Amino acid sequence: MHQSNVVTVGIGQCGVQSMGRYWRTLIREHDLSDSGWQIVNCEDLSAMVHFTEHSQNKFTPRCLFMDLDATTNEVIQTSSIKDLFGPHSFASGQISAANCYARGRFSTGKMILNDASNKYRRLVEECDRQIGVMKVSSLAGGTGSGFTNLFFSENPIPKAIQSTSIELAPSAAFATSTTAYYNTVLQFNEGYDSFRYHILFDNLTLYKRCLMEGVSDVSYVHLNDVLAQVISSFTVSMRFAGTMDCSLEKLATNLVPFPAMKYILSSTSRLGTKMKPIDHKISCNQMTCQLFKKSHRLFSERFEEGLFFACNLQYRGKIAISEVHKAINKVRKIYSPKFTQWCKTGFKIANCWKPTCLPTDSFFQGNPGSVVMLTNNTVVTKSLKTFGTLFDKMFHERACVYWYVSEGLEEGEFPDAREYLETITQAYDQEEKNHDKPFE
Ligand SMILES: Nc1nc2c(ncn2[C@@H]2O[C@H](COP(=O)(O)OP(=O)(O)OP(=O)(O)O)[C@@H](O)[C@H]2O)c(=O)[nH]1
Ligand SMILES: [Mg+2]
Repeated sequence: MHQSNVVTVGIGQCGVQSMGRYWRTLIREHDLSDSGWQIVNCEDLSAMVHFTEHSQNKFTPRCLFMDLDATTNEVIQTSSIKDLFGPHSFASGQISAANCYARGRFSTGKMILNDASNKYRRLVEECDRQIGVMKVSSLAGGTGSGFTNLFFSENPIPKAIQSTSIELAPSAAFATSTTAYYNTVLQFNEGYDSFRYHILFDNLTLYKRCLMEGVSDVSYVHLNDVLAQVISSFTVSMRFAGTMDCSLEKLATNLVPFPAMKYILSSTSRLGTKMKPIDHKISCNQMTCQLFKKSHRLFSERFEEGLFFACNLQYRGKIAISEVHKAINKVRKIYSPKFTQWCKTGFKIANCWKPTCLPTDSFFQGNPGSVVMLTNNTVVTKSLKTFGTLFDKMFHERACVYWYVSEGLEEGEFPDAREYLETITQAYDQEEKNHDKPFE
């Protein structure tokens, strides 16, 4: 039997570091040692979605870490999981894109393009039956924005293959550069067609989430462990057999009703930390209700202020379907989520027996039962409008524009990119307006 395969790429510091935590999570879930040896000898094919079995019982992640600044990759290459990866898993440059989209897209990015493309094609060729590409990066970084667009313009993902982009959006209170909003808006514009859907997170919300879970000195490792939990939850159904599965294709069909409205938000039930564990058996009702609480979402905007197109609920652990339906009825009563007039069913449900596993050194503890929600909600436009306003303020003064122009970007691309952002925002706004009209 051929198992479906997914190729995963991490781009720039954020992409590489968060993918590093994801692979640490996956080796726990698939009972592999730090160097990829199978600990429990079994016929289980679940690991083949993300790993290649290069020699008997030795599994190598089907992944590529790309960064224009070599230091991020070097941290993984010298860490305790260094032997998990092969030499073809890394493409590193000499100098970063210095927070400038144009450097990643037109100048320094080109220095690693050939090497990265060759390694990527090799991964694709090794697949038995490739069904997806999953990419993680920040929108704010020069590499995460500019190099991502360069790379996928050279290596477009065929339409038959599901393309998922996981993106760290900038949040002003957590910004590490002044050009974050230029990079984000430019990335959206040129990369609009590269991925079927984009799952958005922001660090400020992830940070608040870590505090709520009882983490005191929050670091990127903590934020990345939260990300890794969510990513592993929406890939778990593809990896382990379950009564109600959900593949990347099903996610796309259910969550993206129109091609332009493809920005997905998420929330999760409590993760539990070693400092603040979940000390009782959490019921399906409780965990489902948590998804709709402000403190449990993983993107800044409040879902209840927008209109839901659809919600995908991925449960993990032993959960009865009757319990899930009861829980959803309860959510409808308590939180009254507003759905579009043309889709009243709203919820896509998946369940997989495999509970959450965490890296051995993680601060989080996990829980036998958990649920992650991915949702398409018009409230995303609030953030898109903020990106636009902050972009406009800088561009009005032409601040920093010369850096972009000197690296090869035409100044006209700034207003073009801004216009594209406006188009997405208007599409979502139109749906909200339609909702207020009587339905024929
Ligand atoms: N969650 C999370 N965010 C990160 C991490 N590293 C960086 N960031 C965020 O990502 C944004 C900056 O992007 P980076 O990924 O550092 O930039 P890059 O893609 O390497 O691009 P350049 O360094 O400009 O070439 C900032 O908002 C950071 O807070 C990480 O490991 N986890
Ligand atoms: Mg960097």
